[in-house]
Amino acid sequence: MNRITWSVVLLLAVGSVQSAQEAGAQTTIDVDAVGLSFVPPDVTIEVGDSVHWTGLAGGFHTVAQADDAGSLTFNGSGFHSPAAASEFTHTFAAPGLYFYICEPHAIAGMRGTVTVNVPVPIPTLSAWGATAMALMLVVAGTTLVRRRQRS
Ligand SMILES: [Cu+2]
Repeated sequence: MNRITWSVVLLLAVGSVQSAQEAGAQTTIDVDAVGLSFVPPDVTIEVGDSVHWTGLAGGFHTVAQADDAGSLTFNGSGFHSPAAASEFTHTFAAPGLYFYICEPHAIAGMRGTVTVNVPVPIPTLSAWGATAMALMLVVAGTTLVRRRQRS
């Protein structure tokens, strides 16, 4: 097998290794307002996942995005639970670290974070790639055997 044929086989194998993400794998994490705390206070999800806050008790607690860990006020543009809500769900479409507070109780430390990660692609080998890999192994094996027979 000459160099060009090897290159074609190798390209077939490499070219058919595809990255795939699990489709429709969005999940929802629950966070409960308990006393003057969010439980759990810090959650980590992937892009496209949602956080579902409960226990907001008709607006006694709120969920309001804040600019940083020390902020005591809503940042004015992020996610915010509706008035008088007892629960609230927000889907995170972009990666990042999100801070949020309960506005009435931020001063008492009622706050949390949502870390949104980019899902790691899982490489998969297509049928063409697997065939090309198998072909390469067979050719390599045959070449080795022939070389040994000659010497
Ligand atoms: Cu609160």
